[in-house]
Order: sequence, then C-alpha cells, then structure tokens
Amino acid sequence: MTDFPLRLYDYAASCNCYKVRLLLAQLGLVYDRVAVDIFNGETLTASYAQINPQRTTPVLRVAEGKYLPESNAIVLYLAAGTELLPTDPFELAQVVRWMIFEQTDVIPMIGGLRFRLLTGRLKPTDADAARRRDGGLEVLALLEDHLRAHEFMVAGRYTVADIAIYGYTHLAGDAGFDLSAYPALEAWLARVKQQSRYIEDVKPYGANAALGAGRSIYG
Ligand SMILES: N[C@@H](CCC(=O)N[C@@H](CS)C(=O)NCC(=O)O)C(=O)O
Repeated sequence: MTDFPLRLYDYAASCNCYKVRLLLAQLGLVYDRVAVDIFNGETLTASYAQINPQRTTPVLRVAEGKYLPESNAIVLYLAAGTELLPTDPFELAQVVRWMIFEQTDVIPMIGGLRFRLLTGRLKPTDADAARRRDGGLEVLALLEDHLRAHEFMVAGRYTVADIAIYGYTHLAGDAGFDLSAYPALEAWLARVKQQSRYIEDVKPYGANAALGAGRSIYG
C-alpha cells in the first residue's frame, strides 16, 4: 500500500462507511477523515462528482487523484495481503459471495428498512415496510442457518466477510427485528465484538436526514 495519507470521505451515520472505519481501525491504519453530510447536499456538488460520479459515501482516496468508491471494494483493497482476506481462491470467492449478498439482500431489507423507518420515509404499517420486513426475516433466517454451522462467515476465522455482513446486521433491532430469535447470529455478533481493535462509532441520523428536511440523492 502507498505511504500517501489515506483519506476517507465519510458519513458518520452510514454503516457502509462504518464497515470501512472498522477495518481501518482493526488494521491500525492512520487516515484523514472528511465528513460528508449527505443530507446537506454535499454529495450533489460538481466537485464531489469528480471524486465519485455515483455520489455515494464512502470513498477512499488512495493516492493523489486516485479515488475508490463502494464500501466493499474499499474493504477488499485495504484487506489485501492481510489475514483478514483469504488468498485461497475458493475462500476468497466466498468472501465476495457474502459481500454481494450484503449489497443485494442485507442492505435493502435491513439497512434500507432501518433508514426509512428512522427518518420517517416509511411507517411500520406501509406496504413497502412489510415487503422489506419479510425480506429481512429471510435474510436473518439464512444467516442463522449459516452461522449455526460456521463460527465465522468464511474460512473458520474472522475475515472481511464478517465485517461486510456485520455492518448493517448488528443494528437490525432498530428496524424492529428481534435478534433474540436468532441465537447463532447473536453469538456471532458477540464474537465480532470481541475481535481486536473493534470499534462501533455509528452515529444516529441527524435531523436533516428526515424526509423533506435536507437535500440528498434520496430526496
Ligand atoms: N453500494 C454502495 C452504497 C453506498 C451508499 O448508498 N451510501 C449512502 C450512505 S449509506 C450515501 O452516501 N448516499 C449519498 C446521498 O444520499 O447523497 C457502497 O457500498 O458503498
């Protein structure tokens, strides 16, 4: 990795950003943190589009003029060559498999429901909340089955697959999911918390995250 100072463009309430902060802490990497208030229109500027045309956080600046968006891409980049990323091709592919599952299932069903409920975009009784809740229950059941048979997501040890799945799952209770119904998942959450240099610094959504209060790609 370069000795150019890493810089993280970061929104403190985002679990996508938290996954990267957790890994940076666990790898003991020093970095500059640039707060991006996504509900203050700060991802909608022309200068932010130069950094990330998708206008999302997190983004990692890895060298002058070299920017990497997408939380899991950043996590893979930072973990390369460390014990947190398996090199065996099958295990590595399993890490990627869980990262894809996180983006396609965990985030919309658990993270997306949590965000919309906490910021007033959905009421628990809305049809879209029910759809996401049903999807979230399927996600949690699948993870429970996997974790009944595996101590960690991949390779029998703590890897970035655990970080990816942990990011939004550990706050599923905020979206109304009862995690006590998933004992293997709860035991795994506790194992993740015991890993060295673990941090949990996810901030609550600010008042400007409420529907209609700020300006973001979410409206
Ligand atoms: N797939 C992307 C999703 C990133 C994403 O949606 N980030 C949200 C915060 S969790 C964001 O920055 N939104 C920008 C905005 O609302 O303007 C990743 O994993 O990095």
